[in-house]
Amino acid sequence: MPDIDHALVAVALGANRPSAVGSPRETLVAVQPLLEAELRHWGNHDLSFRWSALHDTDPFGGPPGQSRYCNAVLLVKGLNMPPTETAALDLLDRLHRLENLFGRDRSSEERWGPRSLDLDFLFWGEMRLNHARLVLPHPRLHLRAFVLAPLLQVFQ
Ligand code: A4P
Ligand code: MG
Repeated sequence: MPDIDHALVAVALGANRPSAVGSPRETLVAVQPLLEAELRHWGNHDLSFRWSALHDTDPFGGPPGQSRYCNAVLLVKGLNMPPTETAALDLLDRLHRLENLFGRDRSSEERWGPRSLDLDFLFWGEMRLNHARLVLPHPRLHLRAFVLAPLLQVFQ
């Protein structure tokens, strides 16, 4: 695995409920170019991207009887700005706006319950942040096979 440096950002994607564009898998495919465009606006236009495969996974935690998830990870390379709290929160807001675009409604959700799109900010280089709205690295990153398996793929 190459060194983690401040030019690297990773985002995890997950869905297990249909959105307006279709199944969780179709949602993840549809959001890919939008997420890349959002990241280029947030960072610099010459970013490069490595996508994992789409993984069909069994639900982990949450209410019983949930549908299976589709999960993926995006690794963003070539970021030319230093990590700051303001920029990290800006990216979180952009991720939340994309979730909303695909029908995510946090107000009516149970913890770890079904969702049409979940975008988790996994890390920004070695930045450590403990903000009320954003913890980096994502505090459960190391506990989730549905994150670790696709993350391993983008580093291969
Ligand atoms: N927040 C703090 N730090 C972060 C961060 N690094 N990235 C805050 C994103 N958000 C962060 O998140 C709740 C609040 O956490 C946000 O308002 C944000 O300000 P959320 O996305 O609304 O809730 P969540 O996704 O239910 O919580 P969390 O802790 O991200 O859970 P996970 O780990 O995403 O678990 N099973 C399978 N197979 N696949 C899945 O994708 N996902 C979950 C949710 C459970 N089981 C799953 C899957
Ligand atoms: Mg989440």
